[in-house]
Amino acid sequence: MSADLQTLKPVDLRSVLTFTVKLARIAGTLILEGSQAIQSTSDVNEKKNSVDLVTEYDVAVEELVKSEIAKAYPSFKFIGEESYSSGTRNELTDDPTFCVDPIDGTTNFVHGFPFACISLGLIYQKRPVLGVIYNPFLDHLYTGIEGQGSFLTRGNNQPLKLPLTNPKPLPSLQKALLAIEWGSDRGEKNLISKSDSFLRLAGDPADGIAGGRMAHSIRSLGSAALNISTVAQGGLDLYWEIGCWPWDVCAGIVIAQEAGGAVIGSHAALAAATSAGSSIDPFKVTPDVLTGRKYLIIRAIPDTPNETGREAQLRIARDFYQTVEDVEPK
Ligand code: LIP
Repeated sequence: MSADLQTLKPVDLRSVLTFTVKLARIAGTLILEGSQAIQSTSDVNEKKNSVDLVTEYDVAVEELVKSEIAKAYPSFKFIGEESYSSGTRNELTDDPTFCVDPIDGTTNFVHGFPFACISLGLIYQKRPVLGVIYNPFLDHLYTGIEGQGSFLTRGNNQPLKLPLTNPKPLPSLQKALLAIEWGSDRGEKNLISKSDSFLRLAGDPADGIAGGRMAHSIRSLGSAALNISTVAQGGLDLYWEIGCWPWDVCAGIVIAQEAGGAVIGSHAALAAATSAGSSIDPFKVTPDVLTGRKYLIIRAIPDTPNETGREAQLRIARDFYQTVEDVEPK
């Protein structure tokens, strides 16, 4: 593929995917080496507070990835978590732009909890079009290209199309396995709002929790990218987070959408798209949704005689947003 391509066609994206998968696997080796080393040192730095962690490996992996991308695709732009943290703020343009979290799940990485990954998304004309998420601890590789499906490759096995099994109907939140995250903002306003939301998601309405949905259970994998991938594969019904960033979700958005998942922004975005007479597509990931730091991802749901899968996803999204509170991320 020409590095100066003005238009990216599906066939070009396949070649970008081949490159990106190779890069993810090289980065994965570095992440594993780092994990061994970090267990025996206390070399962990803090960003905005003592739970917002960064290690020399986050920085090294991002540097490696950035320089390999610059060699292979010199005209592509780059947005990376660690570059952003150290002050490089690239605007979103129509140009092909890699959006990268070198280690998503840094806290897991530091603690040796084997759910950390590299997340490499490609944005083109301001929408995510390609995603690669690689968890080197489990050797799980998730890939997706807009219009070409998404896949999970475990070890050296053949890629499996996502979702892994035919999706089942989702009658209500009560039947759901949900993923949420505490995030790194531990201030009173954010945390009380989040814990009130979690209380209503889990709580028994017949035993004192007003508005409780008593969902089957709640999980936190500690990595936005892996939460989204697990929704795409069908292992979680839904994932919600306020406060993460485009590099946490960009690759996952493509993987989830290609698996029939719905990616929805904030309470306000859903309300605007579903209000009477609205012409907004509630399933479209606009730049505002991509950068909005509020994400709700719902797995594929099949059509039934009573409602389409899309209607079911909207029903679940509406009920979810009636249950949880909106809060502004720091
Ligand atoms: C993390 C996310 C996680 C979220 C954290 C943080 P990092 O990314 O994936 O789900 O709760 O706030 O954003 O910092 O490990 O790359």
